Amino acid sequence: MTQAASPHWDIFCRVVDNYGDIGVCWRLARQLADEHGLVVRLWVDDLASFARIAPAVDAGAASQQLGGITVGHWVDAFPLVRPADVVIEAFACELPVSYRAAMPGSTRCWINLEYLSAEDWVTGCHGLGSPQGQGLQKFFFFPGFVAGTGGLLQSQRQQSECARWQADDAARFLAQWPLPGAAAHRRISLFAYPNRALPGLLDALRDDEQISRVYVPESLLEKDLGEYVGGYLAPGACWQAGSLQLIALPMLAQDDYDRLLWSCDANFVRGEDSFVRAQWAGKPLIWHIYHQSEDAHLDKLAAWQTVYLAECPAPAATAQAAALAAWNAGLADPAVWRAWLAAWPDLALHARGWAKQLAQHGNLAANLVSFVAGKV
Ligand code: TRH
Repeated sequence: MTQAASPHWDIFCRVVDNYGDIGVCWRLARQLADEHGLVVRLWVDDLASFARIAPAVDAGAASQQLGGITVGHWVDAFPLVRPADVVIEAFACELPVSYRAAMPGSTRCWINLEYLSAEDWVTGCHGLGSPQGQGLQKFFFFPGFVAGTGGLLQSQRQQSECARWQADDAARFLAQWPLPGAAAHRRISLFAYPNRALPGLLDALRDDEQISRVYVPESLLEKDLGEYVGGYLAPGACWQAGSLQLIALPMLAQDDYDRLLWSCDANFVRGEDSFVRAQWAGKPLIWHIYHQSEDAHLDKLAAWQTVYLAECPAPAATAQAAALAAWNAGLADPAVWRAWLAAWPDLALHARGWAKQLAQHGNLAANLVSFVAGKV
C-alpha cells in the first residue's frame, strides 16, 4: 500500500445514463481505499442506479459507509463540507457551486477524469492542466490503452484472482444458473444496448455444430431478445433452439458481473466499464459502443479496433472487424458470425495477449495516485 501525502479524496459522480458512470466511480473509489489507503468519499446523485450494481447501497440514505468508503448523496442543496485534498470530477460532471467555492485553501489537486477513448489525440491531452482561478488548476486525466495515457482500471486483487478463477471456479460459478440439455461447448455473456443485429448472431449460434450457452444479464436488449424468443424471458428463464441455449440473468452485483465475464469464453459488452472488464478477462469480446451525436462514437470504435487488432493475425482480425461493424450497425447477418466463430481460436489467443499488453501500462488508480503525488 502506498503512503499518500494527500489522504482525503472526494469523487463526484453524476449518473448520466445507465450504470457506467457509477460503475467506473465505484470501482475507482474501492481501489483507492483498498490499495492506496486513501480516505475516500464518493458523491453520487443517483443512489437507485448505484444500488443496482451494489445491492448493499441504501438508496434513501444521505450518507452511508460502504466497504470503508463514505457514500454521500449528491443533492442540489449540497451540504457544507470541507473539500478534500484531492477532488475527482468524473466525466466533467461540474462540482456543486458551494463546494467549488470552498476549494481554495483546502484542495491541493483537482482532476477531471475523462471518458475512455483510443483516439490518437488522447495522449496529447492526458495530464494537461487548466487554470481555474484562485490558485486552482484542474488536470485532465485520460484512461487509455497505450503508454502516455492513464491506463485502465484494474484492481490488483482482480488481476491476481482472474487466472485462478478461470482455472478453478468458472464452471462452479456458472452452475448456479442450471439449464437442462446438453453441455455447452462455449459460454457467452451478452450485455448490450437495443440491437437489431441480435437475430443474426442468435441464428448463427442456433445453426452451429457446437452448442453455445448464452447468459443474458438484465439489459436494454430485453425487447430484441423477446422478439426472437417470442415472449419476455424473465431472469432465471431459459430458452433453447438447435445449438443455442439462452438463459436470462438478474442484475448482478458488480463483482459477480466481473466473475461472469471471467467465466465465459466470449463476452458481448457495452459502454465503458464492462468493455474494459471484458478486455482484462482476456477472452474474445464484441463491444457495443455508446451512441453519440453526429456518430462521434464511430471514430472511437474505429480507433479502438485499430489498436486492438494491430497484432492480430489477418483472417481473425477481418472476422472481428466485420462482427464489430455488424453489431454496431444493427445489421443482422449470420454469415458475419459464422466467420467470427471460425476465427474463435485465434481470437482467443489474441485476447489473452492483449490483456497482458494492457497490464504493461499499469492500472488507472495507481497511475492517478502517482500523477497526483507529482502535482501537490
Ligand atoms: O451501463 P452502460 O451503458 O454505461 C455507460 C453510461 O451509460 C455512460 O453514461 C456512458 O457514457 C458510458 O456507458 C459510455 O455500460 P458500462 O459502462 O459497461 O457500465 C455497466 C456497469 O454495470 C458496469 O460497471 C458493470 C455493471 N453491471 C453490474 O454490476 N451487474 C450486471 O449484471 C451488469 C450487466 C452490469
